[in-house]
Amino acid sequence: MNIRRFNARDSRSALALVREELGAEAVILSNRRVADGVEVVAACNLEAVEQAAAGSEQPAAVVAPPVENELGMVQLQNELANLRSLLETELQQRNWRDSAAKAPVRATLNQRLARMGFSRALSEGITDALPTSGGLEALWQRTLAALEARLLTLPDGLPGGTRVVACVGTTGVGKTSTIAKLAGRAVLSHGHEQVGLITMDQYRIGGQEQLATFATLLDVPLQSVSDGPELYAALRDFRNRRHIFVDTAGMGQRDPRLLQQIEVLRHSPIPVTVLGVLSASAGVAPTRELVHSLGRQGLSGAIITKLDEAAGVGGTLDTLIRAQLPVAYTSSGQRVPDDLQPARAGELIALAADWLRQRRRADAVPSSRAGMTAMAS
Ligand SMILES: Nc1nc2c(ncn2[C@@H]2O[C@H](COP(=O)(O)OP(=O)(O)OP(=O)(O)O)[C@@H](O)[C@H]2O)c(=O)[nH]1
Ligand SMILES: [Mg+2]
Repeated sequence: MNIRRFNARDSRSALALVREELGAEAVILSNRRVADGVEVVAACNLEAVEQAAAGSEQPAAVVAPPVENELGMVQLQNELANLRSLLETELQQRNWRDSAAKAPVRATLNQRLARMGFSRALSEGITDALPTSGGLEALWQRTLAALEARLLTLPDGLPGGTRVVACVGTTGVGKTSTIAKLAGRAVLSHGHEQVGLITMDQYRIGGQEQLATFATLLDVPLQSVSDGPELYAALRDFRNRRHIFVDTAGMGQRDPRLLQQIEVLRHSPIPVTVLGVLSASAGVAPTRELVHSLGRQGLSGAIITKLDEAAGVGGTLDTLIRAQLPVAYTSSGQRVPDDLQPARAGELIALAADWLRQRRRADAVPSSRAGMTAMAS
């Protein structure tokens, strides 16, 4: 096998060279553009050519070993695959450039929403419905207003008539603290004799002691239960109390025991409002997984905790808007009960927008410093 590389001004001249040097039976292995024209790699079977020249009965074209042709074919396929992926990338970029060129304001709005953590589906649903004319900042305000309208909240934190509230969620998101804060608020509004606490957390060492300390501080009774019948009995014991708060054990979002706990709560003869506690600082992936797996069948609403520690809240809000799950409360600190507030959609969206402003400011700092350095040098 004789493999050679040919450089020429264009493909036609390169092929002429190949034919001249290697004969008509040469196989083209690759063909690419180089700075000063094209480069072709070609091969021919010398043995076959020699046999043909010596008057062999076998024609050269027939003796080309199939293995070599296969090699050429594989290379050709690889090159085609590369070409296809290059073309796809180029088309995608062109699509984005086209839409940015056609509707630069809308593209900027979508980019801002993406940086805040909102999904493309939600963002485009909102920006596509905006008028086609208008300044960027005016349309941005309309985008934020549309987000606010889509974010559901529960009036004053809980639906009217709610007596029993349970907090469920993954480990360490702030369930027990939230129960203490809710109980603290209820004691302040209605007095300690109107409040009862129940814990279903039999797993975490110290979990019950943590709530027992709060119960003592608030002067409210606490019952510890380990299954459905015990829970239902405790709820009956507290039948004369206006507010009962149920703490649960934290589980991984894929742990089947999380669903079992929710089933027990959902099947209670005394209705229980089950709220999913979501930590804004935990990253959006576990939140999304939890909300998707429990959905509106499992949860009546959500409480967003650790807003004070989070790097953003857009992803969490996106998950809740798309699941149509209302936010009952938000928590932004450890103080009981002060750091728990009934959720306000406008404030949450404003907070998400504020984070974006901070990020843009932070991004702008290094580049202006770089500019100053460049000017100084
Ligand atoms: N910064 C901040 N910390 C919080 C907030 N809410 C709860 N925490 C803290 O988060 C930690 C865990 O809170 P817990 O209430 O024990 O969490 P949990 O979900 O009951 O945890 P497990 O029962 O182990 O699943 C504690 O140190 C709380 O003080 C909040 O809004 N902001
Ligand atoms: Mg706990």
